[in-house]
Amino acid sequence: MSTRRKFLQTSFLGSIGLFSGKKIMAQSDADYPTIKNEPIVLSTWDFGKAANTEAWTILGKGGRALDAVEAGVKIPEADPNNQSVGYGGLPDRDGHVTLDACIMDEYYNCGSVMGLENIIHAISVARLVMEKTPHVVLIGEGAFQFALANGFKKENLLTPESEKAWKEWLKTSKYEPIMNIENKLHKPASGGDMPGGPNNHDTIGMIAMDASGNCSGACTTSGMAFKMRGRVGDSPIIGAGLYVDNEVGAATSTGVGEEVIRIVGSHLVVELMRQGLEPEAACKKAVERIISRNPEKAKKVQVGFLALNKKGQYGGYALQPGFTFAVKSGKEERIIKAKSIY
Ligand code: SD4
Repeated sequence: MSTRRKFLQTSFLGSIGLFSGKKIMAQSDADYPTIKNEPIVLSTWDFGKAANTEAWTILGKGGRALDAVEAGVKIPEADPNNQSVGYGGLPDRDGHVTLDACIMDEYYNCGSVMGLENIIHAISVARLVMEKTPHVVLIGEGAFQFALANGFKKENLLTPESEKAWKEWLKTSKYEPIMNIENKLHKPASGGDMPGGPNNHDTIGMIAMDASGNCSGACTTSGMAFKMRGRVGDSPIIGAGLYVDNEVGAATSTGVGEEVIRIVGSHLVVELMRQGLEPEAACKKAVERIISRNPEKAKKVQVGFLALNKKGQYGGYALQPGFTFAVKSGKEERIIKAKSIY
């Protein structure tokens, strides 16, 4: 077929999709690319290992990356001991646990929820926003009602431990994000015990490539502990906390979301990979961009990026030491300590 004919055909099909308001989807399994690749999954932080194991139950059998990342991040979402994601997450300063999550597939479809309350699996609600609505983002009460209408159960997400940590925090009420730095944790400048324990400042971002060579990603969090009511971080913002471009690969972030949003971090990492940088180098460049924008602030906060390209190469980089990520493929399963600037 001539290139021109192909072009006309593609643009015609493209415009049907556009005018019918339909999302770009594979027509049938036959349209699904059949490049044989090695599946691989990566997640932020040590607890990503358990999430990867779950994702692998799908990826290892040749399943779709999108299904794998959703299933994977549901593990920390349901874990009451993880105080930074889903059930048991630390609340905002008014005592409400509010969840942020987003998901993106290989066709540039994406869905997100922000400030969702009383629903454990924010990621599954984000996926339904992607698949069942003409929108990309639903927030707060609207997201909650949408979840209920789709069969999700209303649940109290504030565990006694997280409530205790919040009450402890209320004694000083100082909002000072605490960084994960190696085994030492930076205590609040105001002194005292760190509220919320060592996981005060984590989020799960998961990116994967399946046996068909397609990438997807998911990111879910309860956000920064004791944030202002209504505050939204990078995690549910497509391009900031997560970005997938199936021509290039995928990236996700963790850390102080405000710094990531400013540079649209995950999209930046993917674009740097498109320009030819390998994943670790792309993550490093994005971290350097944060420093160049505000060197003084960058010394005091943690941000980590994690990236995967279509060749199955991966890497991470952080501002501060202490950022870890978990990888699982047919060849390896381990937790890696990312390099950092400081
Ligand atoms: C946020 N990026 O809400 C999230 C929190 C996080 O490590 O990842 N902490 O800004």
